[in-house]
Amino acid sequence: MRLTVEQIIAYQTEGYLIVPEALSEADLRPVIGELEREIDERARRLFAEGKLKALYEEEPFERRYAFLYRECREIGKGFDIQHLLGEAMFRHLGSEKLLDVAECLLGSEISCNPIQHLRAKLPSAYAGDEPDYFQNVPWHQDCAVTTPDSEASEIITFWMPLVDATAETGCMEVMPGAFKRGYLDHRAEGGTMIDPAKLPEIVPVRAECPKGSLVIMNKYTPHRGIGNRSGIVRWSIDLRYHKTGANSGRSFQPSFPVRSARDPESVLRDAGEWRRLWREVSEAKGQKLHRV
Ligand SMILES: O=C(O)CCC(=O)C(=O)O
Ligand SMILES: [Fe+2]
Repeated sequence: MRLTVEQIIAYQTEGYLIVPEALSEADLRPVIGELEREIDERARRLFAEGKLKALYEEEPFERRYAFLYRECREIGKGFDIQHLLGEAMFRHLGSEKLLDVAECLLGSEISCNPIQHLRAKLPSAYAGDEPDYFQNVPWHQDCAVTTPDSEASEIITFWMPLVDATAETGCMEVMPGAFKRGYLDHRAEGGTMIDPAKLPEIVPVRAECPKGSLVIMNKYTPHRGIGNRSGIVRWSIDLRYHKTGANSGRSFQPSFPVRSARDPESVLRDAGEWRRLWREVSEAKGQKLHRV
């Protein structure tokens, strides 16, 4: 799918764009299958260790993790892209459909940015004493989790839910047009958040996004994730892309070319190499990831 000129202009003036039906069920199936297998393996291990009373095998992807998590938090330990390093997830990062969209905004030399997350937003009734910002991601700009030497880089967020993201399951809210104000001061308490005194007085848009659709955001667009009042897990993946050669804002973590018209050979197609790059940096502890 290519973006229309109208969509590109909307993105460039509002700082965000919802792209309907960018991915099909079949496109998301390998990633979801990989997560289901991971959840199953973890559940069986924790069950064998006596940390779970049941496996909840009959529960679907949308619910199983919540039941398991309620009984044993350990199920969620390291449950993120850079720790799981799954083959299907690696293929998803370089998905032709995502890159066709990214190319409309970034051109044909595209790298995958290392700031990427898998999020299991639990039904609030299951989250227990989890800090609030874990479930309700506060107002922030994604540039706040990059190093300031990447100020000149265009780093575009591609947020995609693996279930329908609605006001009930916990979609995002974004502030249209606010990216034009550039970086707003953030503070670290309660999760990286825009200093409340600096928060623009702009009426936010509720970015409801069905499964298969995308929310694309400029790195200066203020946004937040609202709570999950539903009975299912609001699974989502957020990825970022930048122009190959631009500062990624995380130079100490692996960026790699996912599309190149100039040098197609440079595209990383080997999941093993991707894993090696991540394992190498995972050992380097103590890096400051956020600006505040
Ligand atoms: O998923 C959410 O609720 C917030 C996600 C977010 O802030 C992001 O993807 O940049
Ligand atoms: Fe964000």
